[in-house]
Amino acid sequence: RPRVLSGIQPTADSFTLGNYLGAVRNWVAMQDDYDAFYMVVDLHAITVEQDPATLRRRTRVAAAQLLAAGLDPQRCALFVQSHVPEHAQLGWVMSCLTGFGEASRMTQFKDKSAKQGSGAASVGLFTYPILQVADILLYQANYVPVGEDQRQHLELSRDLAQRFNGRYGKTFTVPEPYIVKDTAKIMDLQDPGAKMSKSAESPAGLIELLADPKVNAKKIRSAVTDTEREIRFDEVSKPGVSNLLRIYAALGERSIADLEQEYVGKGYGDLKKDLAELVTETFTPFKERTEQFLADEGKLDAILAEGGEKARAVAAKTLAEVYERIGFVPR
Ligand code: AQP
Repeated sequence: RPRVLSGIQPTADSFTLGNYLGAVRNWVAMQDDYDAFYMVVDLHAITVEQDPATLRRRTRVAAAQLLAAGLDPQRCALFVQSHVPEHAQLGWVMSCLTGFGEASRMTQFKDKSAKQGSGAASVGLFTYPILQVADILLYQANYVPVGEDQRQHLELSRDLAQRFNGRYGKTFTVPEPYIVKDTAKIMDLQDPGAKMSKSAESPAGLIELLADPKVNAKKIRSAVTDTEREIRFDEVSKPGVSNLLRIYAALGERSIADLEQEYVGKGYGDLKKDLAELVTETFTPFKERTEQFLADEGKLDAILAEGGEKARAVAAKTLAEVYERIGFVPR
């Protein structure tokens, strides 16, 4: 079976609908046909300052949401990045293989460091994509299911895999992105020009999966649209309505054309009301399942420990091969 690897950051108290549709839902769908490794990337989270107790809580909340979404520890390896020390170790090797200019071209760093204010961004935030390269290459992943925002980092993984293979002999599988076009970029409901992001400055445009369903319904009802009346998919002139249609189609497993047909002659209010109901229906049981997983912390930690063992078995093998190829004396 081909292998997949992906990760999500524990940087908020809830995943967003963007994380769910762009990534997590695909992870669940892939666990039977692929040899799947999924992790909560706490090493990545500390690239911006985190409160220790909050980070620990959010790491467990992230794992619980992944289980609630349908990841089955019997069918995939679910683990925490810091439990597998090989990530940081291979990250160093990859840093030494990356050009400074090459790293400087990563647009996510530009976006995220701008948010931190001038000079405040950490070196870790700058080298984050290189750690991500290590995450992927350690598992010899064939595919990496992510949203569109991660495409550039995936390119870096491919470049570095090829560079290493060229210099030291074939060691790494060159990974391919696995991006589901229809849900690759879910936009903020208040600012449909920006992606929905779990640590956005204002939560007004975010659908947080664990929020009170009434709050989410209200946010959908106040989503920014346009001054026309027609419910039609057109991302250029109607980005707000198009985003709602995308979300509706993805969650309802229907085509956008079908929805356009259904809403002929109806208003934005109708679309929003129906979408709000669908979101409530989908995520009320999700929230309950997440709470159940969180209620038994011992069991949750045991699942993660077991996933970490499975992951380490693979990661240690790759790292040993890398160390040997670059000329380190064996221990
Ligand atoms: N709006 C989105 N649409 C589709 N996919 C998305 N993803 C994130 N936002 C959207 C995908 O979710 C996965 C996990 O993301 P992450 O935790 O690594 O962080 P991120 O990409 O930086 O996502 P956020 O929500 O914006 O987090 P913060 O605010 O912490 O930076 C990835 O596969 C991502 O593509």
